[in-house]
Amino acid sequence: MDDLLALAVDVATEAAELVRRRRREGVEVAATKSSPVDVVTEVDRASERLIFERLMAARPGDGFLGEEGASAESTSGVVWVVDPIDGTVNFLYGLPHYAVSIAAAVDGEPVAGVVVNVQTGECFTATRGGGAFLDGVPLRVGDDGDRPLGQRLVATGFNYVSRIKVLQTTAVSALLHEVRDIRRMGAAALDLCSVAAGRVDAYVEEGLNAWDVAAGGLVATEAGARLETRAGVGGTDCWLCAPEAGFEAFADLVGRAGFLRPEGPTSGGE
Ligand code: LIP
Repeated sequence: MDDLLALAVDVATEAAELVRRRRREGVEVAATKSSPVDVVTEVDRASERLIFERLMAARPGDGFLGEEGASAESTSGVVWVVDPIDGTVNFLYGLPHYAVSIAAAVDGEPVAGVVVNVQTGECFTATRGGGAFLDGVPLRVGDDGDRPLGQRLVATGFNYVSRIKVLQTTAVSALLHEVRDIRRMGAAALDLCSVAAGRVDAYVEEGLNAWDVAAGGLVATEAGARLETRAGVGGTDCWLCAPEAGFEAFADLVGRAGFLRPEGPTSGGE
């Protein structure tokens, strides 16, 4: 796993440099995906191409699952799960909060992961059973995870599909009264790393894809947080992440606020 992580860090660092340089050169929307506001830029595609070429050259038998469509079957048992720019809308607007996210998964479970914040250069890493780190310094969620709900800072996000976004908006407005405050930062991978770093107390969002959560989720769980999916009110998986201590209280609040479909839990995690 350490070899997988070392390779992922090298490639993510190189991709982050490409994204930083291209940001300076100016960015345009290349196409839209699930809705008119779900955009992709030529830089998302260039970052994914670079990551795909580097990883496949280094480990030809590995599989690949990339947000922008790059893919490869695995004969080695390892599959790379990649978000070439997580936080694309922030990237498009020049809001300095987006990341390159690369995870190596075995049997669908992340075993090594890196999230590089492109503008700050912060590098979050984790290996399964090996802990989580920020720039090489160990990360551990605060043990005051069970602080009163009213004192918790919660990160969340909204789907590109307006039908789901409307449901999320209603749930967030109900949640807002019950917690310290909300943060909508725009990049799920960095939201999960923020839980790991104690920069927020919890995170909830429906409708994320594997590439949004693979690496950041491993950083969060290796830092001591719990990451689970429950049936979302919009009909897709709703992701919940919070320190173990206090997780159930947070999940209960998320349910009462309307983020979840009454039927209850689906498959756990990735
Ligand atoms: C984004 C996620 C964010 C979510 C957005 C989008 P992208 O990923 O990081 O949390 O709210 O809807 O899914 O599209 O920038 O890779």
